[in-house]
Amino acid sequence: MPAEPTPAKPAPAPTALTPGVDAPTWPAEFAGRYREAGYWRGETFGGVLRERAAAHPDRIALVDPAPERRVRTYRELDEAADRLAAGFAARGIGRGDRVVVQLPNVAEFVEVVFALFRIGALPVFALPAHRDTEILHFCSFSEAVAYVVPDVLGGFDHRELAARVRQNCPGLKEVFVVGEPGVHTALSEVPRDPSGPLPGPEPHEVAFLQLSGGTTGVSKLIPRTHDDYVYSLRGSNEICGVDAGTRYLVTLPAAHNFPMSSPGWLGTLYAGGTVVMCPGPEPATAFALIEQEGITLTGLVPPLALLWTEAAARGEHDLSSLGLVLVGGAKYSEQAARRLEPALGCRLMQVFGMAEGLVNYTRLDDDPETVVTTQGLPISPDDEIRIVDDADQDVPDGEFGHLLTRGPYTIRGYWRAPEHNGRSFTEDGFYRTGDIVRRTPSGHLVVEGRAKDQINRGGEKVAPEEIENIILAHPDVHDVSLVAVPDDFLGERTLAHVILREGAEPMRPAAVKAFVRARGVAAYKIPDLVRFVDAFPQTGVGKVSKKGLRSAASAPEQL
Ligand code: AMP
Ligand code: DBH
Repeated sequence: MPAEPTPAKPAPAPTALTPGVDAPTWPAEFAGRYREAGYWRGETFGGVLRERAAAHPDRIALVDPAPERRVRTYRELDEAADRLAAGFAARGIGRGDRVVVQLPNVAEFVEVVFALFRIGALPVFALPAHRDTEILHFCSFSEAVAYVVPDVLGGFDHRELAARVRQNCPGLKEVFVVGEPGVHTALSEVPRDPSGPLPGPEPHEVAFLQLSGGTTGVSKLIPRTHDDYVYSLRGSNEICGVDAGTRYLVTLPAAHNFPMSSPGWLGTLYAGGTVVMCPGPEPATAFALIEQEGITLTGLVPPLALLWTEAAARGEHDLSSLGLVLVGGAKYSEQAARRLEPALGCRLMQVFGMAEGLVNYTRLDDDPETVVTTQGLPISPDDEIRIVDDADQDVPDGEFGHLLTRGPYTIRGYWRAPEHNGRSFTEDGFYRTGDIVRRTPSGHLVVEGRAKDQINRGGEKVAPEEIENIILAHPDVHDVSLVAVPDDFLGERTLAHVILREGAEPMRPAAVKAFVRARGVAAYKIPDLVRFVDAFPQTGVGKVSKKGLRSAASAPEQL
């Protein structure tokens, strides 16, 4: 009798880690090309830390200066990640699970993230400024199983926020607190018995979810793989000269893509250098640390670069260790850029990047004019750049157009957002950045503006629709439109034009701001200015003309 055919082994269930399952990924021919070119080398973050710890166990990886100075060598960081990974695994966090991490610039941030990498769980990087609305969205949309918070930060109790979020998000099983836990679990109480080696993730899998600045309401989640992100670190390190002697100050929030990867704290750890956590970006705090810790490199958004330039002129601190400062996240004015090098006594590099991928840097051997007037060149020779008109046709060389890009570290789609992906990516996989740029003959990009509906408040991005929807929930509000107005310090500030319902009592601007604050959003999204109007300017087809609102708003007597 013929033997029973053995039933085909069922294919392993795809997980959220598997590229192509929860978001589009690179077609095989591109992935093959990027591997052949040596961009994707099959490294994982967990593996990189393991290798560095083996190669130079006693070198200092991490310094957390406050409240008392704590130091971790590479071996200590590696072991801490292993122990915490075992503890997280014992609490039920597994491969592919999502964990929302909302921590300030402290050593635990790095330990938690590497522990999750070791398990193959995906950190979702929230910013310390995020509040109920954003965190609830990240937790429920990512189906997170855990959320990591500080106890109290800047007077705000994150444990209470976590309790509210838990009530509304049944899938959230654990809240870990750095500090006093309240009703939750202290991170320090997570059992840390080293277990056997965890299976860990594959290099082509998604390592974490970054946040987009957002244009339509809430932030989209950006799936970055080990392979693609590690390549962006390696490329950034080479361009910025990061090596084992680098001492990087994490001045901006560590969760943001810029201080994480351009070259950031992850790039610095990749190179075997030292990462110093800065508890606050103001010159008084940061300058003292630059002096004490011999900082060689950091990254700033333009408003901070302005503050630092002014403060350095007072000459109260020895900043001579500083070799290079990166400025990016929003347009840095040429006038401000010219003042930075003489004031800080170090080199300037402009960086124009995005959490979706593409990062451009001016180069160390660029002439000084290029450094102050352009936003740099892409990292990779395989970063494809197209500059197109409204009909997606290439514009002539040197003219403005929409920047589209595709390459070895630019995503092919957001996480679980097929409809949005249809708008944000071309059919052949170019990401529509929403930025308006032109290219100089040397290939440097100059950011001229943006087409996307987003306000860039000194590097902090605000999606007007998100805030408009909140204000619209006010019973006395008939309609609202949020626009950018120019600002000397931030570049742009937000102005809400509000039309009240007929018969509504007059309202004060402060009441609108308080209403937005009470809904629980990051403070940087609360409108800077509020103006009550009877109608919005309209376009030819009767749509609200944001351009009209902006130019009306620039008339100073009306502000
Ligand atoms: P995000 O969505 O938060 O990752 O922000 C990325 C966006 O920030 C880019 O698409 C640009 O609009 C803006 N951006 C970043 N760096 C610069 C820069 N150096 N100059 C002008 N805009 C920038
Ligand atoms: O603004 C950004 O998102 C940004 C700026 C500079 C970024 O993601 C980066 C460098 O990597």
